[in-house]
Amino acid sequence: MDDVTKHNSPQTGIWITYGIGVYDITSFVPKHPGSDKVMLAAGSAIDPFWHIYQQHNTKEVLKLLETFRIGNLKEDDVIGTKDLDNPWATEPKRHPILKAATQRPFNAEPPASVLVDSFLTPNEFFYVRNHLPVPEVNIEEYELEIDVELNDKSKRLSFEELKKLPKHTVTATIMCGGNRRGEMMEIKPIKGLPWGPSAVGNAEWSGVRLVDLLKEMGVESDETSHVHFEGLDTDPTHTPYAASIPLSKAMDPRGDVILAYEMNGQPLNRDHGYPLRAIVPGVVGSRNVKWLGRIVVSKDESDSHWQQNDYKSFSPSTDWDTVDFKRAPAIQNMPITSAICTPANGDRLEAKDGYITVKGYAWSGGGQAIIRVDLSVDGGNSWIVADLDQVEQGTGRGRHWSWSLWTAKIPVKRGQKIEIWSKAVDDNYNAQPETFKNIWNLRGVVGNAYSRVKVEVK
Ligand SMILES: Nc1nc2c(c(=O)[nH]1)N[C@H]1C(S)=C(S)[C@@H](COP(=O)(O)O)O[C@H]1N2
Ligand SMILES: [Mo]
Repeated sequence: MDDVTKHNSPQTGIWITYGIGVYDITSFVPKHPGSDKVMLAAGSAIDPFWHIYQQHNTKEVLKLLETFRIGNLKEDDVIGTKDLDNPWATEPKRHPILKAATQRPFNAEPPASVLVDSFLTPNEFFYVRNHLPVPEVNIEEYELEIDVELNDKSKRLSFEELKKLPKHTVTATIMCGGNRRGEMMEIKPIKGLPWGPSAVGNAEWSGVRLVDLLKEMGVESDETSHVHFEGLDTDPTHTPYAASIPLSKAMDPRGDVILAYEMNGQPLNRDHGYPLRAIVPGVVGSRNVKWLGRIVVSKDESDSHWQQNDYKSFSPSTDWDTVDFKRAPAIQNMPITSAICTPANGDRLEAKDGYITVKGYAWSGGGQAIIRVDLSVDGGNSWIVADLDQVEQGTGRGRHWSWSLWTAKIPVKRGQKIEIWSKAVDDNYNAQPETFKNIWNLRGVVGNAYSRVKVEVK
């Protein structure tokens, strides 16, 4: 340091550093609403804290701070966020309702009962699936790069330019390929996050239609090419998270693929991909790339780990010694599934007029509509048809991108112990498989067997 002594006693006051500046904030602290956060940085750099608590990093605060400047750091002493070797220092704050399977990277789902409270899942309650630290994006410097290898055209768009393009809204469910893996793991262990049934949510997404952007760049659809999405989140070797979808899906105006900057009418929050993410309706969550930095139109599929060596399913008898990831296609459209969200497994509940109420969701990938959800409490000997809470209109045939929430009343007797099963059917008349045993796979993906919940009637 040049002219500041490195200590922080009451005599000399409270000082912090920000960038190269050194500030005596003794008289600033009592006036500042977030001073508890500021005090965390006392005697050190405020930079990392202001990246977490971004509400403090405003022009006004910075201007005020400037009036307390008492000196400058030597270049070597600057603790900017770039110099932090902790990539987790800038993770956003999360709602405590999200039950975290892992903190770093952050992976969490809400309690299932939250899902059936509303057709659109509130942003703060929407599951989060991150493979890497959440990237820090400066919106002024942000650019989306589009490279079309098929015709050698490239383009860069600022966030402002993107927002000037025609805005489209699509309501779509996103589901992790590993949703319900926890149930599959009960059959045989699996390497992977033990997701419950809530690695899924439904939201209204707004942004730019991908087909519009690509057409502008002279792209024509074909049956064999691919569109890669690269995130701004990178691993320690600077490789970004990436995945691809077939070009034919991207170019289909009825495919409704958008680059979204809004979720349920709000700007995307950091966990869900601020400032821009791909929304690929009907397709597994992993292709809905967040923090979108680059799009590539290529003859080849993405060679990313997540496209090639993950999010694929195999025979139950395939193990890590025999698996050949090249032999299975990357998951795109998701299969049909449903889950009972209330009551929860193990609940003891009161019957009302001889009935209990059961609620859940049902969804099928690829734009298929849910036409029916059947429930059984006697091992499949008899079935009760649930009421669909909303007949999901979608945007046309084969464009049913949202889930259907459902409700059923089940007659029960006092003291009865039952196992409730749910089985959904889509408009292709595809139904869920009966057991996880028969669909077990070593990655624990597309786990769509009947949902089963054991309860006792008080
Ligand atoms: N850039 C980037 N995009 C990503 C991921 C990621 O780790 N990085 N995770 C994917 C996976 S596996 C899923 S299931 C969804 C989760 O989206 P959400 O966190 O908004 O619910 O984002 C996908 N997009
Ligand atoms: Mo996922």
